[in-house]
Amino acid sequence: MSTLGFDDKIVTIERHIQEQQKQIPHATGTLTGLLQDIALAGKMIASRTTRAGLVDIIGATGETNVQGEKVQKLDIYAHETLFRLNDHTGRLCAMGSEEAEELIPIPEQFENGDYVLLFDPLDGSSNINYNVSVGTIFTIFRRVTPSGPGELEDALQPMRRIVAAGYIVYGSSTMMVYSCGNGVDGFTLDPQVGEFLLSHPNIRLPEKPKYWSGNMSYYPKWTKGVKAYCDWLINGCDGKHKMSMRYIGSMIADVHRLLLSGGIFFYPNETDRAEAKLRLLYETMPMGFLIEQAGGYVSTGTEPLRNIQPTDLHQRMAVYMGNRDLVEKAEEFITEYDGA
Ligand code: AHM
Ligand code: MG
Repeated sequence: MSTLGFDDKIVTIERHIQEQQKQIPHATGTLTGLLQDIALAGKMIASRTTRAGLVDIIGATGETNVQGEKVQKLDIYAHETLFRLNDHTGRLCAMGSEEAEELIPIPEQFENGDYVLLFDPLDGSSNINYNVSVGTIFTIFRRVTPSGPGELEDALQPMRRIVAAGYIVYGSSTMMVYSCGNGVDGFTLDPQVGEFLLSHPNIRLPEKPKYWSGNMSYYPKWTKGVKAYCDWLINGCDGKHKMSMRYIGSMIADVHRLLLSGGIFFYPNETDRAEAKLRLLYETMPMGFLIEQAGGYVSTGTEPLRNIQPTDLHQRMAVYMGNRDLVEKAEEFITEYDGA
């Protein structure tokens, strides 16, 4: 052990991103800069969320967002931080945010670039008042249109086309977890020095799953197949797995736990709602990308999520993500009982 008390070398997120990009032939450094700015946005948002109980910034603004939900002041701060750090860099041709109805153009005075950035600025924000972990989720696509301002088709791309995605979770510690398509790495913020340091290299879903996670209060509204699947989980998965149940109600925290503990997270369709709650582009695709990069599998309940072509920025869809055998079992029950 060194005199500093560390066995291994200390790797900052900046260095890690740079090293990773060096392995990509013809990389221009654009993605490197973009990821570094997202990490910076994470630090700025973290500094606010950790002060949320101290200053008068918690509580709703009184406005509702495009989904008809109450907007928290921190949602707006997080949205604006991400926008203002990224609007003038020449790296992006458009942005999309869970807090904005339409695709957000790059202001005319700035150049358009090769990438599109989509984000949920503060997922789980209804939990802020209860001191529960919340977080920022992001997705990066390479544009498909040739040049000029980005268009909707640049943002409406399937999960398999994600160039990079990740999240920053503001919990008892702040962590940034991301993937550029070659595994998942996690970094913990050292608040004293203001740096994200590599703490969880090459995250893989444990083969022995620990927790299943779904909002059981909706059980009466689930289809026969989902109910049967849930009963199967409760009854010990035919003796195959010994899992416990956990549900935070903040997707970012539930999926963060899933990545480290193994198991399944699901948010099904309900019989009295046309669509499930979670947003494809802002929530389930980026988190699903990480789960697959960590060795898991993600499904809509009837087909792989990676096959879905989004048709709307705010589209919502059922999701089942986690260890492959558990997700495939959900598909089996849904096919058998719901005739999907
Ligand atoms: P939000 O983006 O408005 O915070 O809503 C999404 C959140 C997810 O983080 C979480 O998984 C889900 O809503 C919880 O919903 P429910 O309370 O219906 O279980
Ligand atoms: Mg959200």
